[in-house]
Amino acid sequence: MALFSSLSEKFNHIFSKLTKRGRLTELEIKEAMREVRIALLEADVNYMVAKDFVKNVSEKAVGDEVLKSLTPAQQVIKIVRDELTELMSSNHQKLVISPAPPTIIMMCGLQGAGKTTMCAKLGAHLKKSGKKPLLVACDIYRPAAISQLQVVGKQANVEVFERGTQNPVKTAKQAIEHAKKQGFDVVILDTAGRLHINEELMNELKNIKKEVSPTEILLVIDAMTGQDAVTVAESFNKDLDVTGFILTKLDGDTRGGAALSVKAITGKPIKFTGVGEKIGDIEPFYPDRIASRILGMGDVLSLIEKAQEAVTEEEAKKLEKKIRENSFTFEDYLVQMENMKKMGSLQDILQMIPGVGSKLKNVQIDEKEIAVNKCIIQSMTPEERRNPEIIKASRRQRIAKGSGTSVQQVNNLLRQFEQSKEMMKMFKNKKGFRF
Ligand SMILES: Nc1nc2c(ncn2[C@@H]2O[C@H](COP(=O)(O)OP(=O)(O)OP(=O)(O)O)[C@@H](O)[C@H]2O)c(=O)[nH]1
Ligand SMILES: [Mg+2]
Repeated sequence: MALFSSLSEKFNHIFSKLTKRGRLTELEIKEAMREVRIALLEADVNYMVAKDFVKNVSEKAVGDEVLKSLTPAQQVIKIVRDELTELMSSNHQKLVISPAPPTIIMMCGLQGAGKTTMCAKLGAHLKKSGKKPLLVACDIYRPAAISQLQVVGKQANVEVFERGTQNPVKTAKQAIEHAKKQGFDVVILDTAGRLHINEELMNELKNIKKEVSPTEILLVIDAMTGQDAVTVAESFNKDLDVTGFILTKLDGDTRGGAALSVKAITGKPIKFTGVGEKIGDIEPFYPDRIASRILGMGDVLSLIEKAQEAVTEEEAKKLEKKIRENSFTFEDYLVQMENMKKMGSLQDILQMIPGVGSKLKNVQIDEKEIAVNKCIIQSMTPEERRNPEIIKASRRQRIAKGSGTSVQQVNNLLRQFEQSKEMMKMFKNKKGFRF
């Protein structure tokens, strides 16, 4: 499911109407802004946030610069994008690393929000950047909580510290001592969940906070709960003065209400997002990239970063260049299919390509078909891979035979390849969009 796809689709609709019109009148902009407000409310964005947002955008959009411009729609889209970015941004966006190690991160949140999973994801993420994290089991109430942390810790290849059901404050303190002695530079505390905001458990969190002075207190909230997540965020923040949020299950959230509202309501930033159940499904939160994705401008930066994780930097740059230059051959196609497998689901990746996101809603990507295509490409000669236009009837027959497929399947692949090249050309020519 595409991230924020429903909101993205509505924005796309609103702005494509504007684009068709050429020069805009104040009235047309006002009408578009009314639609933007409705789209935001339907995305479950907080009422006040939506209202202020539209007010800010409108003030900027009905200025002379836009009205007199030759590309007013693009200007309006840019204003919306900047304002969306602003809405989610903070000067404290990045995870704070304590100058005196260990950095102590306390995770908290309601039951099932994704704390335990996120401890492991964050551990793995920090490990990649050269840190040595330690996970600490401070949830002593749910019977399987400790073993769950051990399981995900193992998947993430991060050590877990536990002292059974002894008082979690004591466990946290001992873990910090252990970290100092053993050279762990980040300590991540997995605390107990609560069904509702409950005074007893809240006092426990306050106690841990007082005793260990965490560098970061991160509240884990479930994106799929929309405005409820924002209410939870407000209330935890009031009691604990959290330093930021982690928005999980964004993979299941097509609306984006929590992502768009929480910073505006609480003043605290979202620092990370959870985008799936696997250990690698964590992304630092970059407001500008999210804004671009919402507006269907794709997220080329995240795409490149993902590619860099799976392939060398050089290869990733080549890919980006080829997409931009439209000089993509079947050889690249083959290499990319291998890389994409390492990068995760195709749908996630395609969604980051500008202009593709909102069009993808109903496209089903068939991994089996990809395997077939791979066989076909492997049956091509290097010359054919580079110059598919030379693949005429007799070559098609030979390729089909060599790959154990039919001529029709070969034709399909050739047609698909042509189509994707056409699509890439379209992005290239889409002037006025900058990212
Ligand atoms: N799709 C998806 N599922 C997630 C994500 N994060 C966590 N989950 C799932 O959500 C469920 C609850 O996750 P936990 O990490 O156990 O949540 P918790 O906050 O520790 O729960 P308690 O300890 O019971 O309070 C698990 O099934 C996770 O696999 C995410 O980003 N996307
Ligand atoms: Mg848990």
